[in-house]
Amino acid sequence: ATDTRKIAILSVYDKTGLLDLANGLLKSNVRLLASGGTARMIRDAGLEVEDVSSITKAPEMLGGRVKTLHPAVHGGILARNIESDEKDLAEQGISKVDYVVCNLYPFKETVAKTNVTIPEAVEEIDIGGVTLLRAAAKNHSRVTILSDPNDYPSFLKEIEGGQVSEQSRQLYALKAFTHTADYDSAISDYFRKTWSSEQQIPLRYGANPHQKPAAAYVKEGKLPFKALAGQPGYINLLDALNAWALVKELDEATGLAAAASFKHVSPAGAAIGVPLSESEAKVYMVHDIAGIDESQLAQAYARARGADRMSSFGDLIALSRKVDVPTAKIISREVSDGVVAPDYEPEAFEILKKKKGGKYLVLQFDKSFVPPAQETRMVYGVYLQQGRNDVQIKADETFSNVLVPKGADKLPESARRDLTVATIALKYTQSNSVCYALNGQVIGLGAGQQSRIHCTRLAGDKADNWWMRFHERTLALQFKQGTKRADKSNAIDMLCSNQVPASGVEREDFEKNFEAVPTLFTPEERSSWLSKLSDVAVSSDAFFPFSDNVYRLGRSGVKYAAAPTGSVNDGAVFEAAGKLGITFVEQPIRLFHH
Ligand code: 93A
Repeated sequence: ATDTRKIAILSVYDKTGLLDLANGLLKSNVRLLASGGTARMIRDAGLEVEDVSSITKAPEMLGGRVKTLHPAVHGGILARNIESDEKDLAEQGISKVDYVVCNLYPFKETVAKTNVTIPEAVEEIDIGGVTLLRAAAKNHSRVTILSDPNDYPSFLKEIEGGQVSEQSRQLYALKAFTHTADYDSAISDYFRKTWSSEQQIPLRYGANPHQKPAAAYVKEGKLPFKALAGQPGYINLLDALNAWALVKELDEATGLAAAASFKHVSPAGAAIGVPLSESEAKVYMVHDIAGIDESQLAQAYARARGADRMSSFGDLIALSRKVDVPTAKIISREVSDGVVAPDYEPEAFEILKKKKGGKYLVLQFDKSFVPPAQETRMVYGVYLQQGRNDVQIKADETFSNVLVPKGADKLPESARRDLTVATIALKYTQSNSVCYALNGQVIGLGAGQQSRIHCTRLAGDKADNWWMRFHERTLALQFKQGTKRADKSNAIDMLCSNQVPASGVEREDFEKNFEAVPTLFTPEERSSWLSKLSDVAVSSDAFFPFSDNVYRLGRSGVKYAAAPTGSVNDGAVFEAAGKLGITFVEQPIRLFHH
């Protein structure tokens, strides 16, 4: 008589819950077929089970490499309830399989061990099990695939009631597909790490020294950058990837060489190659750099680095063009962590390579690299996915909708240029962000504040501080011979941001830097000088929710403001701009960045 029992194939590495499952299946009158070790365990428990070889008529071979790989198994799993499939099975004497129970060799656990050899890892690559899972999951309309021991009890309950519902089969199939996908990525991750320095590089650690291991990798193609010198850290790369994107975009938008100086994944400065005035060269401490007048790139970096020398201390630099000697010379005497650029003149590379005792990070970025349109990351175990922010800011088009004053002419070219710099900088700044720009460079950037007015104030205070550095008394400061550049910058910052105390040790420390002790600025001197700052352009990564922001802009020489609209207070915001004589243009795209 023909056997009409349903058939289950069992082949599990993790044998948790196996005996209860076998018991339950037998109670429901299911015929059990199992691979070597699985069958042994069931049999040893006194339960009835046949070896898979009883249907394949072939022994397990190659030391277990071939156990279940056979048409008798996979024909039985993959056959549909259609005439031609039934005919094929009948001709070959194959019975349909109804349930497949499988979980895979512990590849992940094996490669997680220290000192695992490649042959050891290779032996843990499951072939037959993946095939069982995939075949059964593919034919889920008829077959149930169990890949997780946690599902055994609810499965048994269902078959006691007669059959497994379509919804359960679908969810089990999804689990199986996910199980094989995860398994395959563990395998490719391991070999990428082992074999491909083009796709993966190890990092010393993550955001902090205890966050190990850490790596940077791509799954397709090559990493878009190479370390020509030094070894990147995790935050270096976060900075470099954002900074590179910023300068590439800024160069493309303006046609001028662009530079950015990044710290903690926001720009401290960003600029394009606009020639420097004498006082700018002095304030940015580059007046003695030979060849700077001929190098757009050096001018761009002088501006990016000069905007906020305090924030730029220890920066990661991005440069949009081949690095020349004047640019390398500026970098060589600043405290900096690394640089990313498309290429380096040999002499410039020699200069950079020597920094930090040979440990200075020099990255070369592939200019032609285009990142995928979708980006994914994981936060606290959850994947987040979004389309990349690939909108383009265009100097000619983006700032054409002038809202205040009504009927105003197109903005002057310099204003559009500065708004472009400010807006592209914001696109790569942790939000909220507000950016003040002038002369093709950032002069004040507020990043990562939860309140927009705090951003606007922070950026405005930075712009004020920047402008105080151009005061004739700041320009005339006489430092003692041998004062370090960073100490000079700190002292200038104390003076310009009104932080010097009237007396005490801190005051003494401040005064120690100078040949001639400077007179502090009185409030009147300060406001009189600040009133001379003008034509500043400001961009905001989202709308101004209240008019307080506009009033703050008005105190730092702002002439042009660009922001998205849509606040319930738009009316009040525009009115404030009108009263202060600020030209307000719509920047139609919200630019949050995290
Ligand atoms: O080496 S295999 O890829 N060759 C096979 O044909 C095969 N079939 C099932 N490994 C194979 N399996 C795996 O064996 C299963 O995925 C399961 O993890 C394991 C169960 O082996 P045993 O029943 O001998 O304990």
